[in-house]
Amino acid sequence: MATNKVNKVNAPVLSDYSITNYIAAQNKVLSYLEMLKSDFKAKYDNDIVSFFQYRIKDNESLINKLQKDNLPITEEAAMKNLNDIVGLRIVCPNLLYVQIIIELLKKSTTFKIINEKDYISHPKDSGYRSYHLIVEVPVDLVDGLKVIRVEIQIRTLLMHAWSNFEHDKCYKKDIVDQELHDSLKQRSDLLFDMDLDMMSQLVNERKNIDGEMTSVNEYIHKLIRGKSQ
Ligand code: 0O2
Repeated sequence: MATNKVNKVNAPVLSDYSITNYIAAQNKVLSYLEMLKSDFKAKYDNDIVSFFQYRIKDNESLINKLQKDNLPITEEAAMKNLNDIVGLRIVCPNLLYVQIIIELLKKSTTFKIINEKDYISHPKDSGYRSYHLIVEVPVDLVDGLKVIRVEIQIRTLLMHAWSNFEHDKCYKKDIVDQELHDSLKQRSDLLFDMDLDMMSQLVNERKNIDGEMTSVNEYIHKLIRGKSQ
């Protein structure tokens, strides 16, 4: 039987040692994110993050991705070409906090951003919305400094719920149910309207407190600089 799917008993693409290095990079980013979350909470008494998710890409997904990109199934090809062997997701309660987190990540000295995809302002054809960053994380290892790429996805709770459902029902499916696809796309826009409404509400609440506040960006910058110190 001809199949493109990978046999689950395939030899591991990554050595145990490489996986340990990827876990080290994952932990470094995660501990930075945890620190940001608790610092924000301490300063503003608000949860900027609802939850984090993270994973090291499993062997089957690694092989599928290498095959999809017409690359050899080798550790070298995976390490050189795949940016999402380590993937972390930041799910925020609302769009305002998504924007604040992105601003904070852009200022981070823990890693260097090398690629940015704004699927929030420019959603995918499916209706998928999230903000994606590829970052380079320096990790101090016994043999010296190694720079490891990590993918970070940032989204709201509503985007996350939509994405999980769409991932399950449509994403990577060989046969597309056009009606479901169209309806999901429409609902992604409706959910985004709700995210925008909630953000305006939050900003207006602040406006009443702050008086002269003129734009969301200004609010975010005030907030990040710690106006209420
Ligand atoms: P999985 O199963 O989630 O791990 P690249 O990674 O750059 O080679 P691409 O497609 O250019 O490939 O990257 P992109 O667009 O930044 O997407 C990377 C990840 O975003 C995907 O990982 C998904 O997690 C998510 N994603 C992208 N498009 C969609 C979509 O239409 N629907 C849903 N639900 N998620 C999406 P993987 O490895 O493709 O899949």
